[in-house]
Amino acid sequence: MAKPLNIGMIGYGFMGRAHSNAYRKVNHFFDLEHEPVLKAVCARDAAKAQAFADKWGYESIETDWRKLIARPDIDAVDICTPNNLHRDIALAAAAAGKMILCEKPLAMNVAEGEEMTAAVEKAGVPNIVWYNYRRVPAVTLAKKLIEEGRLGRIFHYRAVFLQDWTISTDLPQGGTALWRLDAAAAGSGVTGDLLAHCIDTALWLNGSISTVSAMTETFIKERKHTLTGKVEPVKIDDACAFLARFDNGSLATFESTRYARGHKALYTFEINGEKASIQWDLHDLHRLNYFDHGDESKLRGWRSIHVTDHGGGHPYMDKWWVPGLQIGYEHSFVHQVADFLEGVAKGQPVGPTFRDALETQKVCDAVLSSAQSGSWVKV
Ligand code: SOE
Repeated sequence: MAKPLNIGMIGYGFMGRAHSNAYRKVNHFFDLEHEPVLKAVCARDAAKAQAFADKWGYESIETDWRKLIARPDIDAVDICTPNNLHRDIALAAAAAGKMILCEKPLAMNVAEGEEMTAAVEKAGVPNIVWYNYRRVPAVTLAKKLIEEGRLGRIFHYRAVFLQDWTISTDLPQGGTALWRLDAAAAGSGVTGDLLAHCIDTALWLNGSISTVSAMTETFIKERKHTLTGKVEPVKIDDACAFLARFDNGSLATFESTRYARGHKALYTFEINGEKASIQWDLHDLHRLNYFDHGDESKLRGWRSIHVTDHGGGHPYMDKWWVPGLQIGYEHSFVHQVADFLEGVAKGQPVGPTFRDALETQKVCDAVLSSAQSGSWVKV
């Protein structure tokens, strides 16, 4: 019988659903010492919190996150709020000795991220940030291939994350989901929301970034604000592109926008090494494309690995269906919960920890500062 681990979730949007789904599924597929129990969900609007609780099976609701954190029956706090609340909630949860699972990006900026990291480390509480794409099996396989030295010296890293959902000038800033357009709630635009994913994956796969040179643009300069009802300046970055140098000597380009008409969530990366290259695409997330220069020349070419095999080669897949049958986006969250719980059982940290996510935050801040100054910035 698994030991219960009581979850208190704060926020109930898109990520609240993704996390709740993961908590509910994880013990059906993974053998774990602990089992998440959906103890309480917290939102300011009691009716909405109750509707969410009913749908997902939370035992109770709170409308004040401080009360949720104070509850002795909560073991872990899951922060699914807009970014401007991450800091206060994380500091309070750490002080109360709760485990913390925090949505990305870690914080509004590096200063907040440093405070939060210091707080969880001082409290000694297990902590993790939901950079979920690391745990798409094809991405985890990429990490394995790199660690095995199959790519050799790395020359290039290339990543894009393209969307098109903010092109309309009628879209307001603020409110459900649209808080992402409000700098006061989000901190930044595509840099913290989308490039942060690309940066997390890149730091994990290719090591530290030393310097960046960036440009950003805000295409729609004013939008109605849902809180004030007035048309106000838009202060987030709608698009951002940057060049980077990694500590290992490789060169990188990163690009993200919410104005790439036709692209809904096109996250891709490619890594070119001396011996081999790899390529991944979120729209075809179960495949890892791999080119090995060591192949016999008449057979040499890009191979498309369908990452569904069992037997230790393809990460996580032996926990799901039979080889050949694939899983999807939501499973990356299930994997994250499984790994986190395994870490809790072993008393070991599991990445991306707050400290790992702080490194991503440092790159994001350097990118925004470079875009402002127009010069190269050291991370
Ligand atoms: C934005 O549209 C968004 O939902 C991000 O907030 C998520 O982190 C990303 O995974 C998908 O796009």
